[in-house]
Amino acid sequence: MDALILSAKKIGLIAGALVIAFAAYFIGSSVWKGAVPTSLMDKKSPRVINLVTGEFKAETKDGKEIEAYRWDPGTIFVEKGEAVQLNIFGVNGHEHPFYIEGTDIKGTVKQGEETVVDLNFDKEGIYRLICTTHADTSTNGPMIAYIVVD
Ligand SMILES: [Cu+2]
Repeated sequence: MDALILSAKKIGLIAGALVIAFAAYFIGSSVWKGAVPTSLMDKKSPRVINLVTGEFKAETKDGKEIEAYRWDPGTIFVEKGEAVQLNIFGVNGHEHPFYIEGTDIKGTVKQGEETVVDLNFDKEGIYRLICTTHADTSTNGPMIAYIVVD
């Protein structure tokens, strides 16, 4: 019968273990909600789209180095009236000042930093996200992404 008699110390240990187990369960269940398709997520919070700045580099047959900076992904799709948050992380390139054609949105993406841009288009169309430093091939571009609103 000795085994069934629990000392105060043992009861304390068991209670402590239970508290930790329950805490882990509740914290875990509030953090991990499983995979949810983005289309089913809360309509009130903006849909987050992640972009990075990248770079293509090559050497031509005559030894000339050519390169192009890019937004990646280069095309994104949003709905008319949809609240979207672009999170653009600067990987390649020191700085990318940009604007979005047809809007007054502008900013700068810096290497190692994330730039957040809120979008909500009320008109359909294809809007270009243009880096003013690398706008065409003569300036190591074209660093243009296409935002398709429909
Ligand atoms: Cu750029």
